[in-house]
Amino acid sequence: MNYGMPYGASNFVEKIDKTFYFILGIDIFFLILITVLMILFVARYNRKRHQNAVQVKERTWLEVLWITIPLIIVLAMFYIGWKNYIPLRKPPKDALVVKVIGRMWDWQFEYPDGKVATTLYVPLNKPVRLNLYSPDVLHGFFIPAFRIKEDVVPGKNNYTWFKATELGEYDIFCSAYCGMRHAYMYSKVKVVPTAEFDSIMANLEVATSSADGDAIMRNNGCYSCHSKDGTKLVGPSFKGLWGAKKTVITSDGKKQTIVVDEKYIEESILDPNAKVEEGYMPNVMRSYKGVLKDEEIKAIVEYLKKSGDQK
Ligand code: HEC
Ligand SMILES: [Cu+2]
Repeated sequence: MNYGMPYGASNFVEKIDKTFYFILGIDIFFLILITVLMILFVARYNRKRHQNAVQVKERTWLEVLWITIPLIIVLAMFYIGWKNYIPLRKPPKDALVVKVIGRMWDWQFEYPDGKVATTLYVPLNKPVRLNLYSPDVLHGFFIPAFRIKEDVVPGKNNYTWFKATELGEYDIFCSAYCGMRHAYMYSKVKVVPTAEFDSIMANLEVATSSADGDAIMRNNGCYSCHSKDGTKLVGPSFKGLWGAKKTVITSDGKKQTIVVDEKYIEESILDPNAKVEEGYMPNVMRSYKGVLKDEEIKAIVEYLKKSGDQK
């Protein structure tokens, strides 16, 4: 059933829509009841008609009534909400597992054999488990047509799942709007027949090798704060970084002049607050300790060194 909600195409549509309309129905009932009573009481008990306030004696039956009825209503809302929420947290064991990386500012999908895409392809009528991962800030993975929305939290292994029940193309959004560019994290989920899914998988490229520093930085959102062309963003530009002389403030507040080398770059990635370039804020860049592997940091250093040599 569709109930007039946005188009639905997953196993959760009926459960979520029922819950939503149950609660919305109660809301509308009380909105009307309270508004009508308010207007009625203003007309009936205004000062012109009732000059003197009267003490109203307690009425036990009325008090029992207005405690019991709302109690039953909120418990009913809790019950239907909880009952329909639990399946959302229980992906079947045989589900296809896709790793979802939400980062500034796009989505990336990694399939079991290392294939990557920026569009989420899924086979029809097959449960898909999405392991949600963020290398930078909080994101919200949201597919309205499937009625799933889950937080993507750095440092936490969150997940969600669904079974697509209709072929087609549906929107994927980021539901975190703390900062302007989450709205640009727009992608598509494409539900295709199983045979087509297999041929799409066969034609996808395998994830970029960890030897490419440029790709690693792109994939980890470094370029949302660091430009390559000299533009000053939130952080210093990488242009001409290698071998540059910089004035930095150490964590104990001392000024120091350094030359950018392998050690400085490594430290800047693992412990950004240890030395902060003058004119920039500490605590803006997070530590990538545990996020980037040693060889990835090496590849970044190599890339920055190479692009520094070229100038
Ligand atoms: C949220 C914004 C942000 C992100 C994302 C970010 N950085 Fe930074 N970065 C900064 C800021 C601000 C500074 C300057 C202050 C400091 O050193 O902490 C900085 C400093 C640096 C420096 C030292 C540069 C200099 O001129 O002193 C390096 C190297 C660096 N970042 C590398 C990286 C790499 C590699 C990544 C991705 C893995 C990354 N940053 C992601 C904001 C960011
Ligand atoms: Cu986001």
